[in-house]
Amino acid sequence: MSPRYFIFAQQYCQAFNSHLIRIDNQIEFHFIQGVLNELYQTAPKDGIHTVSSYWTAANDIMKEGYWVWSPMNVPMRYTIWMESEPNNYKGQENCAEINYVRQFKMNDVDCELKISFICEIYRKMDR
Ligand SMILES: [Ca+2]
Ligand SMILES: [Ca+2]
Repeated sequence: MSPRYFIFAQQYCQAFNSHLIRIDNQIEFHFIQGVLNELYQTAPKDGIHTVSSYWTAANDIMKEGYWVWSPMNVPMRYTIWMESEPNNYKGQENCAEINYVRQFKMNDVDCELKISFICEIYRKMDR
């Protein structure tokens, strides 16, 4: 689970019939929060492994301010943005990460950022 660019991350997941994590409701958010908190607490603090930031499938690459979940571009309904996010900083933030610093709430960042990612597998297709 090494850091990769958003697009690479997305393709990597797709190669395994999965997709980047998508957070559809509070139950799912709390679950992911719990897992990542534990991972953060137990990971070696060696300064090499970034275990605080992860890509989600959310992006507004197609249209600025219109947030969707890749790869099907399903509009985001449930949102858990950090305070004052998404801010599209420097007009270059079109992909969303979740970050330990703010309890794994979402923040838009540059899609070229090298951060970690998690692949999620669909159990059923409910869009
Ligand atoms: Ca944007
Ligand atoms: Ca931002």
